[in-house]
Amino acid sequence: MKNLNEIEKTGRLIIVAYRLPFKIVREDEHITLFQNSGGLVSAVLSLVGDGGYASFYAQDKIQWIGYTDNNPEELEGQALENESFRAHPVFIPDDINENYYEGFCNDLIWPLFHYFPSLAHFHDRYFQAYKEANELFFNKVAEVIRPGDVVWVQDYQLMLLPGMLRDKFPHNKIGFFFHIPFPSYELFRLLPVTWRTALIEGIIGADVVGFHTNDYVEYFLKAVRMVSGYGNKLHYINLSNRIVKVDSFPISIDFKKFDGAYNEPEIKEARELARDTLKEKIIFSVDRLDYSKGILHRLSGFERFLQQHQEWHERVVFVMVVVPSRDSIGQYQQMKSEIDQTVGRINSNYGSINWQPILYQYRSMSYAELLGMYTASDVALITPVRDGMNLVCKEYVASRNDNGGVLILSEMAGAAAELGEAIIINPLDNQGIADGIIKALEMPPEEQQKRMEAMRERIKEYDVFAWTNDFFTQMTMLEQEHDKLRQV
Ligand code: GDG
Repeated sequence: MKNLNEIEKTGRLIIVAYRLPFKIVREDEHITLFQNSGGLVSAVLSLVGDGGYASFYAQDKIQWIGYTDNNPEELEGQALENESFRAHPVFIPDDINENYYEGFCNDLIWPLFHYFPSLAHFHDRYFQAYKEANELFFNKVAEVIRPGDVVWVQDYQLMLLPGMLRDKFPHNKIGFFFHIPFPSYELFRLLPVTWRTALIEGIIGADVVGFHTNDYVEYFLKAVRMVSGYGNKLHYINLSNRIVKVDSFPISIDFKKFDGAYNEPEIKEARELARDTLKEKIIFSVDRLDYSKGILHRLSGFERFLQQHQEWHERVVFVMVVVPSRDSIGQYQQMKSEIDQTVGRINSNYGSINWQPILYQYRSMSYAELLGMYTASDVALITPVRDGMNLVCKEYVASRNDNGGVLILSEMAGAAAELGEAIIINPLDNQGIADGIIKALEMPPEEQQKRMEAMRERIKEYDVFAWTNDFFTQMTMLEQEHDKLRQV
């Protein structure tokens, strides 16, 4: 295997994602950039100055191509960059964006790939807009790209882009990472033939295609065989003129940051405030408002627990934070009002003058509040009915520098493949959730510690730096693997 010194560095790293890494605000003549704190931005930032294969590509500023809702005029002539990123905005007309992002992406692919086919809507105008929007991203890449640049395309909003890039720029390295579940073929085949073919052919324009788990890799390879007829040898798809590597790269978090937060004064204060205010044992959950998160099933599981365990009444509180999302859409409004009603019913049935079983908040939390709750709670109850990975559970574990706390985790989250020491439950099974809660509340501290230590060790080992490096090592080594495969 070549080492870094033997590889000629020829280009820059170009990230293409639906969103830019910062929000751009223009006031009078001034532009201010507010960097997002999301998982992808932290992951990409981990490339900078890390010293491995990944940072090798990030020696210059990272070029980031993404959509912005600013007007083109207000950004004209402005330098859109900070110390890490130079942004290249893509402007998508509202009518296209509505059918592309709200439509194809979030009204079709999101529900279908999270196993809610009945919520998926299939409209020709959606697919048409998806193609047009992917072309707008392509045009921007074409303006920016130079020979030797590596392009890393992100997620389900851009499945056609790697194929478009491969046709026009056959010599640039292209990676593609998929952040949501890739579904079993029985769901994928619900897409019209022309659409599914275009999506598969688009994705395999990349040299390396990454998913969170081996299951998603297997489902994808089956879709490639069924749709396009290309066979695979283990994780390699053999095309007539090149090879595509498909592999699992479970995304992770900055372990050190979350681990270190435990002793930061602001977090300590938030933790103490939570502990002093809430005298009971604390069960905590936080998710975006979405049907994939299993919020209503979670409430039913908690209700079952309350029915069956009178002895825990007034001794436990469930702090459930739901972060507002997409709540201008009817389906989400309806889910929100069902959640409101269910919480109201449970609290009125089981609460007393001194006790509310559920402390429900519909808002987002500051970082300090979030970490305060992660580190104060006795149990994290994370029960998505489907989730590509789920970073909240990894953050909970990493923040438990005290080795305390118990994680209850859905088997349907990608993270369950790595966090076997959690109490693993089926998110649709109320009794399973109720049993999981009682097991967590009664778990002896030594067992909590043993499980937590094992999970923490694993996340520490494979943190977000390892994730990006793993992906870029595969990108870098692919040519050598091509040679090896040709000899087989
Ligand atoms: C996609 C996939 C996959 C949430 N509420 C607050 C808050 N958060 C932060 C958490 C965590 C992130 O948002 C949510 O994590 P997800 O894993 O759900 O990430 P998404 O980007 O939404 O989802 C998912 C992920 O991509 C990565 O590949 O895991 O399966 O759907 O970091 O901490 N942060 C603050 N306040 C909140 O109220 N400060």
